[in-house]
Amino acid sequence: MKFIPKKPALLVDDILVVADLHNGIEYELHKKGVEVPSQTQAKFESLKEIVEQTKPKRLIILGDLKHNIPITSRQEYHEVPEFLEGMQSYVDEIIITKGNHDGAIEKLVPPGVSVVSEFIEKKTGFFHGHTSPSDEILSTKSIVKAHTHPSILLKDIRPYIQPAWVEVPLKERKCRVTVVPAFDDNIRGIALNISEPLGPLLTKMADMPEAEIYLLDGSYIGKLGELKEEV
Ligand SMILES: [Mn+2]
Repeated sequence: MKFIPKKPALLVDDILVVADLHNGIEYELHKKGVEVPSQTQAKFESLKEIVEQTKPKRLIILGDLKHNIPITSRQEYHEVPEFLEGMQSYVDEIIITKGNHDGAIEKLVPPGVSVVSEFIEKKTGFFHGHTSPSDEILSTKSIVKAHTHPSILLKDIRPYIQPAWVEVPLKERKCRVTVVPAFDDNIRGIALNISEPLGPLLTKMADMPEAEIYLLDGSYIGKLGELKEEV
């Protein structure tokens, strides 16, 4: 398992993993009166660059490829298929582990892209993380999940929130969980040293004070229990 330097992307053997792209979030911002041009193409280019650099055979999108629920915006009807078709030129297989924002995503995926609730390979389990983990995924050695958009509040000259990798053991099983930061830059999400994480696996089963926190540049900044005390 390898973090891609400075990117919210993870390589597990020949599988590249990214999460929480939230393509189409601009429509929600528009409804709130904030006009932001679509960032989908920029995210596509950024992911393409990582794919070209790491040459994975497969791509797992760990949920929340799209954003708007319960309705799918016109922007998403257009952009989600285009995004996936474009990516099919660079990888042999695309698997989406469905997130809570992926509503009717099955209607938007081109042939050859699979949509599943979880994916298990070689004792590693992948799922979005908004639901309770299945027994199958809990019996793996390592779980890769998303959903909480993990970040950390750093106190410098002025405080700022940075996306972060989280590696955390489960309390009652010999299993380590890796939490993938959101691919969308605008969603910094949950600063874990000042807020509680999202999803049953992290809130109920993980030993969060023992969680090890890394920034995207790979620097290890400590255990969450210690980082909480500093804030
Ligand atoms: Mn989610």
